Amino acid sequence: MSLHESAAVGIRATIVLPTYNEAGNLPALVARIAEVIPQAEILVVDDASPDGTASVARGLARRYPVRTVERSRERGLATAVLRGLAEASSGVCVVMDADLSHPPEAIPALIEAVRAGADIAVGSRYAVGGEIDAWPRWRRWVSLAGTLLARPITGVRDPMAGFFCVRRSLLRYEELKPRGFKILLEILARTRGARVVEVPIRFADRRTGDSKFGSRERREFLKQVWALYRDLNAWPWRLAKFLITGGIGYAVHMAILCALVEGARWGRTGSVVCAFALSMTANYALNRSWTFRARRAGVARSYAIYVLGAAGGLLTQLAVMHALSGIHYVLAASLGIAAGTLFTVLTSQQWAFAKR
Ligand SMILES: Nc1nc2c(ncn2[C@@H]2O[C@H](COP(=O)(O)OP(=O)(O)OP(=O)(O)O)[C@@H](O)[C@H]2O)c(=O)[nH]1
Ligand SMILES: [Mg+2]
Repeated sequence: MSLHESAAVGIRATIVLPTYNEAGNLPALVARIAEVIPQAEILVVDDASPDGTASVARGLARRYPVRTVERSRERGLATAVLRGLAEASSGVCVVMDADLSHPPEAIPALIEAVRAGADIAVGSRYAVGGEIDAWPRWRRWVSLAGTLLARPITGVRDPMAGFFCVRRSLLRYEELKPRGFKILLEILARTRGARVVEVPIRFADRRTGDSKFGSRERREFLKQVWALYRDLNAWPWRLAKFLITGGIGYAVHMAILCALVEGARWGRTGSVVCAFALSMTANYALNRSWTFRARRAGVARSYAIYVLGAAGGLLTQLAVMHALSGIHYVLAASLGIAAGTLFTVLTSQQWAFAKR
């Protein structure tokens, strides 16, 4: 059975097309969509494009099931997509770019995947069998870098895709913080646990019209990734907090040490042991509540494991320094500290503060 004959052709769906200056691409795209899935509603969301995209869309409505939403005051791809999803008349929606980058012929496969039980089906360039047509090497690298930055947020291979099918009931609009271009990433991040499948597609570069993905959008993407790291407590943010906590621990240790040696006139050994115990306990409390958000972890157990992890970290550090005794001691010590920190982070995360 070919894709065109598949059951997806018979079901109601809305195809959301965000547009900004796509007058040259829209007629060909709408014709191709209507050929593949004739009964689908095609919803164009245009932000007052100066090239008259909206009037082109209204003209197409005479021949095709096209509806146009015009936004006069708002701009932005992510919010345009959400507006389209909110206004769609079907429970299953496909979102795609209007520049002919995404093949309409893949729409039935995406809808089929959602019909078969997925919450989201991604038209994926990076799934096995996916392809990108004629991108220069630098664009591949930029795309790869973005995808790697998104890795701590989602395991989906192509979370930056603009081509996806979503079951509308999955969306909680008040939880989404749309910004910039990458609305799929936002949806994936806020609906963890959703069933996601990736359908390989062949991505073609736009032939006419200009790209709107510029330096502003790149900056927005970086801000979005950072906000998601923080909201989801993803590992780069956890690691940053662990290191900050370590720095605070160092300051606490030194303050107590000085107070005991200078103020209370304690001996050095007793002062170091006391400063170490107190600063480690302060770090434990901070890591439990802030770094790992593990306020529910039992105190006695998690504290004991944390102390063991810290001791293991120290031993790891010494072992690495010993093993690297041939290189300069500062470098050996730095690598040792890195390995010891990693050991402590991992035992804290996997064991002391593990979410059960
Ligand atoms: N409604 C609306 N659509 C937008 C806006 N910005 C971009 N789009 C549309 O979103 C889709 C993707 O934009 P593109 O400029 O193709 O961005 P891109 O695919 O990341 O970049 P290229 O690969 O260079 O084309 C296209 O259909 C655009 O017309 C916007 O501010 N509002
Ligand atoms: Mg494009």
